[in-house]
Amino acid sequence: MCGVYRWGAGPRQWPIRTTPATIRHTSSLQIGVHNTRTLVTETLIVDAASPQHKSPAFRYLPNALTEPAQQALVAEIGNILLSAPLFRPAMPRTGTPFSVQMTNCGRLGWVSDQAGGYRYQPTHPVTGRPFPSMPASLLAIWRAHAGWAAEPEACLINFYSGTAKMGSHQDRDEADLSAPVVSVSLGDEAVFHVGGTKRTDPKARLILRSGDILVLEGSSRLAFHGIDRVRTGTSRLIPDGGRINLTMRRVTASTAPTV
Ligand SMILES: O=C(O)CCC(=O)C(=O)O
Repeated sequence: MCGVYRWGAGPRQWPIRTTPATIRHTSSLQIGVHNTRTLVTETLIVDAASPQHKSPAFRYLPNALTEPAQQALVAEIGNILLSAPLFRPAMPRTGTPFSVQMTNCGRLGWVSDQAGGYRYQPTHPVTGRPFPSMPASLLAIWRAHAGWAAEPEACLINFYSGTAKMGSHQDRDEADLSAPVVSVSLGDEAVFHVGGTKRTDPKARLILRSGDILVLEGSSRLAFHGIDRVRTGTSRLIPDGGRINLTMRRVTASTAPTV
């Protein structure tokens, strides 16, 4: 198939680094990062005395993917975009377009529009074709980091360019809310925020960089989170710039929770 996405062809082998860095928001709101990579230059940690803080624990694996692995993944995404082009979702009810463009791979994909709202469906909302299958490289990342035996059914591909951002939200359109969400960052850096299970809970902020993996699981699975902004021009991974975020999810209930 010919197309516009010529993002290079990196190796198909995926050298995945497995050493995790865990950030836990303890009740005293100290953050521990078991890795040399910095948590944040812009960390905004809430008032440690705040009794309202819900202290989500999530797994942050900075620099989890090597540069060749990142390049190969961008090439894979380019192939996916040839048959499942980026579309711009819209908010339920208001129809306001998202600033982020999206597409999916996997058996199901997440979509949103004014008429149907947030949902998963097996077909691309513009082409009507089934979403392309999830590349083996992504499944390998899930197997290495999800801690969940059942395979992901959907991978949402977010593309941020210019001033695109993502408002604070919970991932709760899945029937199985116990399975983790595994998120991969590629390209430009982004300021990510994560709070508790109430929108008004205090939030921590960290910089997500290319090759970082974040796992929302356990008490953080339903944490409000989002992207405040992308730091344009901070990475050369994507030829025309921008940021790709991949989130792998279970959608239907899974019977085999742990590996
Ligand atoms: O871009 C990101 O890192 C976050 C994406 C996200 O929150 C989502 O897809 O639900």
